[in-house]
Amino acid sequence: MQTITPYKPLALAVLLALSAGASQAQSKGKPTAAEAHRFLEQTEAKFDKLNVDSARADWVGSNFITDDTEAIAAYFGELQLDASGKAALAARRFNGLKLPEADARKLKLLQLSLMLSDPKERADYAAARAALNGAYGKAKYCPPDGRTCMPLGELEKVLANSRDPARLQDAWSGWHAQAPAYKQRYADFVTLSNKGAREMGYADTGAMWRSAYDMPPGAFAAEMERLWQQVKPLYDSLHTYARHKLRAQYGADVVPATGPIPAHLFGNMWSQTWDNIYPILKPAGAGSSFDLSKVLEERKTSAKQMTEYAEGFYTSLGMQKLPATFWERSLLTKPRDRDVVCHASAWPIDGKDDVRIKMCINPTAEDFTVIHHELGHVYYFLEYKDQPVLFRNGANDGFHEAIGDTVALSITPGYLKKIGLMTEDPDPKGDIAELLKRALSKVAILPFAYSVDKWRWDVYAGKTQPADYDKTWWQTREQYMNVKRPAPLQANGFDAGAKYHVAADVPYARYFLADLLQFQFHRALCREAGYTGPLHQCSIYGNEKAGKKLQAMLQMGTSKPWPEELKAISGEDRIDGNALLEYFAPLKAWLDEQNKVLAAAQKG
Ligand code: X8Z
Ligand code: ZN
Repeated sequence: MQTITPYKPLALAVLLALSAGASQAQSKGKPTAAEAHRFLEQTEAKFDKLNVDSARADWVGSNFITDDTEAIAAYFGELQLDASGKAALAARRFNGLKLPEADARKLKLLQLSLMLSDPKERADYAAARAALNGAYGKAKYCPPDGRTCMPLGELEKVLANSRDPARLQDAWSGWHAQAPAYKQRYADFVTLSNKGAREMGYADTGAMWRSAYDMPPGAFAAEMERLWQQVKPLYDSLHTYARHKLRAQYGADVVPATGPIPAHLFGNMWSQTWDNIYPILKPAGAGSSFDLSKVLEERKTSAKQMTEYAEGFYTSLGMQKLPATFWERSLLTKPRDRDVVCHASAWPIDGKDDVRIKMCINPTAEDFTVIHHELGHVYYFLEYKDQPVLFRNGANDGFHEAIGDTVALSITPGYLKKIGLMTEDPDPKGDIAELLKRALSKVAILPFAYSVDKWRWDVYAGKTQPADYDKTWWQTREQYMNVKRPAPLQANGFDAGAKYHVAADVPYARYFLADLLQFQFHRALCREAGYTGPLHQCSIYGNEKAGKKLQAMLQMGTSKPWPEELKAISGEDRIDGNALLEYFAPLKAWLDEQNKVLAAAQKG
């Protein structure tokens, strides 16, 4: 259920549990600045305790999925919803009042919350949320031919490693066949969520989500489209190149010459990152390039060691070692004997030092990056823990998602050599290969990260009804990603629900923003470190000057509007695709050249 994990919707506001503070704020007479301040103080004091209880309930609910833990998580979710809704309403009393900047900001943040005044609706909302989280975590594909049932992790391995289109399609369809079981629940949840958003004066939940970026919701939607148009040409070049290579691999019957490409061929369940098909896409003539997964596997790198590598990066920047409780309380490997939500997440349990991650770590290059991503959240928690409760969050949710990825951009061959994970010298001619590998995650994800909420905004706005969930999901994916469903639409299907963030109701625009922001941060930190070479070769490992700059931003939490925080670290006050385009410029030129040659060869 709702936790203070940063990747959950409007975490802070929804969490704000308050009762006495709310009733005091409704006192008679003209509101005053002093009263607003008192109200906020009381509110924040209460959160400290209430947040811990609910975070623990959520933690247990996701780590041991049973009917009881689901009920406990739902119970606390309901309490939170009640309390945060009341606090949000109470905060309205002070709107329009002249207040110190910090208080005004806190009151604004408080109002980014759902409010369901009907207790039954509140209970239903919380129960649906907990049930959806559990249903996703428990889902398994049990093939009709009697093979053993496969959880998501195993199906993902098939998608990553098999080159047999029939097997790929079986794993893909097997997973996507699980979500219809919770489609009705999701549709009911959307209705309730919208009611809650409307009680707070938002048009719908999507509009509330878009209001969390220090600008009006319409302006935010326009920003997303502007940014997408900025980076689209690079995606198109990568997609065209991928088509040539996939056709060569699978043949013209499987991969069409034009139009969308079947989604099961990209090495990933949602075709959101394409790293796993690098062996198919690698530049002709590129040697057997360095394979980090192979090294990690051969060395039997444990989940703890993987985490220590990531910790080592952050401490090299001058940050503290992880607290002992992190190691005692985190879940780093998939338990054999019970269901857990394996989707990686980071948890600020008490707003102070009790920080944890929950991740089923495997010794692969992909998880090596994901663990740096998760520790980015954890270090953000640790750095802003001295902020007032209401400011303990990312500048916006895209910032929270970008920190670990910024650090992971510094995992260069040079860095791997330095820490002994790579024994050979980095190949000076391997630049394009390295850039291509990076693009397979960072460029490939852009239209996916945009389309998830493009779809969801319409669902929340009522423009897409449950009967059309799949129709519009695939229209959106075809339009932006240029991929298609590998099989005809199923009656009453729910393909969007096969993605964690839809089932768990976590907004997704944050990953789109993060994908751009991380290159802005990387460029700024490399400059801070005095680096002047090509961006893709820069690693800030061991550079305390860059570390200080990063830390200063992390420590601000969400105390200032995000453009100010962006300016402080990068000198820019807009999120922009320019740094990403600069990073990949040599690859773009190479892709366009390849595409010309490959197209000519196809004709000839
Ligand atoms: O969900 C995540 C993180 C946890 S916040 C592992 N990510 C998105 C996804 O997996 O879909 C990271 C990038 C995109
Ligand atoms: Zn994350």
